Amino acid sequence: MKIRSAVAVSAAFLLAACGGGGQIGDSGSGNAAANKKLVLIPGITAEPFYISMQCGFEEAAKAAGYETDTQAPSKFDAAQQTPIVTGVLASKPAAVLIAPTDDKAMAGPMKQLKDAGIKVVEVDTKLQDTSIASSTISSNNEQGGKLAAETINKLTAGKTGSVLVLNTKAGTSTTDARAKGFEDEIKKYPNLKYVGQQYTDNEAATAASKVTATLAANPDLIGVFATNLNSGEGAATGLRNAGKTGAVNLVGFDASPKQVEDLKAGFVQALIAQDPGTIGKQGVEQAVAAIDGKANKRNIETDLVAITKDDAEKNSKYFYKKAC
Ligand code: T6T
Repeated sequence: MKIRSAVAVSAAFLLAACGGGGQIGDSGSGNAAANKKLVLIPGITAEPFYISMQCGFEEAAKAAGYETDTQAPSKFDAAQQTPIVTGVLASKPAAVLIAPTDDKAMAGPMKQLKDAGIKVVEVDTKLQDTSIASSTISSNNEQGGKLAAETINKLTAGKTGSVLVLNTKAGTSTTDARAKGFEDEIKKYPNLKYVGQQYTDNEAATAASKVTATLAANPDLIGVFATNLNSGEGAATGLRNAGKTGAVNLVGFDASPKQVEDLKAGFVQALIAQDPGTIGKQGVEQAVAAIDGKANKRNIETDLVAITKDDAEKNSKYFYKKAC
């Protein structure tokens, strides 16, 4: 799959790398095809990345003749996602598409699904243990982090200064990979002094305060990479509050309505958008293949695109939804 860059400052950024609820009928263990229920367990509820994923999931499931149910925790937290998995386990769907909120802590609950004969497909995030899911559909997050570093380098145009990464929670496979890709790439630009990563706990308010504190400690800050939606929204607020909009180049992962609004207003300089609708759709295809006893593609990469204010409209298909 591809990573496309639409950042106007450089075409050279191009990187080739690529609901409803309901009780589930007990189909019994030996008759998976008769069980027409798919469940999506996102990382957090009411968040445009996962809403867009749910839209793709529901559309594809309907086309394949499956019923759907989506159940999400109110916080991006393994302690909240675990009881959801346990409840879904008891309802015996044919397959579960899940975005594990922790790459180790969710292994136990997800293994219980597998052991009960329920097919498990990872969407977006993944476990360190690769033996549980039959397929993982995700952006190439490490490449996305690299793209963010390249983008900050282009935007800062040779100036000297400090650069910060705002990560979410340790153990989130996607954002950890983005931070790693960024760290590896930023080393190539000696004028950009990497001051390390700060964790936001996936809270926009924490992201805003971490930015303010980093500015106080590093007045030469010229770049921030926010590794996901809430971090990006919060970082934009922090920079505005500090009167540093534009002076500090902000590159954020994701493309929520608020992030897009901030991009168009000049509060954010670039967004790296994912394709969550396709992640949901491909997740269904892999789940149905597993249910039907067909071979799975173990890893599927979906598109990433870097977007600036100048090419926002042209890339509007990548903007995330608040509703299907
Ligand atoms: O960035 C996405 C997702 O890819 C990541 O795993 C967690 O955060 C988001 O859902 C955005 O909030």
